[in-house]
Amino acid sequence: MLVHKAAITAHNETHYAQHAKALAALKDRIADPERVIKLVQEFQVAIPSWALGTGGTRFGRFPGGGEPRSLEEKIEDVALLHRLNQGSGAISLHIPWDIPSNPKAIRELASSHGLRFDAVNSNTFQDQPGQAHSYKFGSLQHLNEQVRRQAIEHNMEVIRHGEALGSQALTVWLSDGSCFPGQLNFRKAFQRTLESLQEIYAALPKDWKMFVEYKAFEPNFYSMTVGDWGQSYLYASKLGPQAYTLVDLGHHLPNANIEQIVSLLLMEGKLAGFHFNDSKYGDDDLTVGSINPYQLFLIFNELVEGMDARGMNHAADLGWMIDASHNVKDPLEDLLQSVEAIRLAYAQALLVDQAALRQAQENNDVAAAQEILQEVYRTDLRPLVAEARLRSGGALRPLDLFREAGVRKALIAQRGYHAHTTGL
Ligand code: RM4
Ligand code: MN
Ligand code: MN
Repeated sequence: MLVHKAAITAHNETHYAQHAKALAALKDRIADPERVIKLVQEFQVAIPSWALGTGGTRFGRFPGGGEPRSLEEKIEDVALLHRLNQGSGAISLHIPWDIPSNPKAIRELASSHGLRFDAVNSNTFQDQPGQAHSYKFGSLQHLNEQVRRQAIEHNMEVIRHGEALGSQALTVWLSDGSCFPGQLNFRKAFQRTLESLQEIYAALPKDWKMFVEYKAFEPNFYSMTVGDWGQSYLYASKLGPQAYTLVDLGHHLPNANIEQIVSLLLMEGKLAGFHFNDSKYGDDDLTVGSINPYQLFLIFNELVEGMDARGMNHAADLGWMIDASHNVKDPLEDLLQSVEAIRLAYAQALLVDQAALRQAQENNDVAAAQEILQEVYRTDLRPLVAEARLRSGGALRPLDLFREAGVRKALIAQRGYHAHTTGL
């Protein structure tokens, strides 16, 4: 481990006085800070195994070195994040990018670092070397029965890998769709996809969930067969009680009201959880909270209100995952920033005065409603989130410590500059 516990203690001692002052001032201003600290401590976000290296675009890739070369090294990277922030206690794997050669050993390694496995992801959007049939014209929607069979069997294999690791959900994201008008019969494509999903659903262990992820466009540019939350919801409700709709924040058309989508999916008991990221234009996969932190807060406001209305456990009842790609930042720094942004938005939402908001809504007091939301949003809650980290044994300032400890330099020395991880 590149950052020892002693280094965290020393770091925290340096920053403690300043932190304690900021925390005390904040505690004076807000209701029940202890509750928020405790809930934030419990709130863990899964790190995507495919985002531990440098991402890229179709134009180029500019790696920064020291990327994890194996699943073991990916787990070490997530363990490092978790040690620093005590908020990244899970990892989400993508198959076949991360097939564990020795599942028992991988499971033990993860749990020795306090990590569990969140949803496993299947991949029928790329052709793998030696694969019998191509996914060029889709996978679960394909006209050819043999292609569909191959894709169905791949999903079943992903479930088996997940079972060996203690995962309890399968995320299916399909790139299926069409690039040009007339290419596809929408209804028949939907029906073939549904039938394929039904076979996969039938193979789900009883305590598993299926997450059906939607995306508006890319790589297909005219239609996507699971293109929006309505379509995902249709599949999920036809599939049955173990199927849910997964929201990836970057998968909407511009300006979509994601918080409203979240509220209604929760109302129907059909929200799977999230792939967090941020975007300005499309599926930009940027650091969570880097472009539109207010939207993130509004989403969490609906989440907290909606989960409480259904008596749900905030930390455990939905899947909380990041799905990002880092083109210019150090991937680990980017992920530290993302987890911080998520926990901050969660803390803010916990402090919304729901009773006052309800009253404002009932009185059509629009100005008051805005004041209530922005009162919390504009309060700097970072000391609360830092306190949650501190109490769990993490660092007061994870990103600073990551830099002070020279983690990236050490990773490059260990793994080499040209180490290249699997993923996007
Ligand atoms: C997709 C989608 C999926 C992710 C792949 C790598 O755009 O967001 O969730 O598994 O990218
Ligand atoms: Mn995603
Ligand atoms: Mn995406």
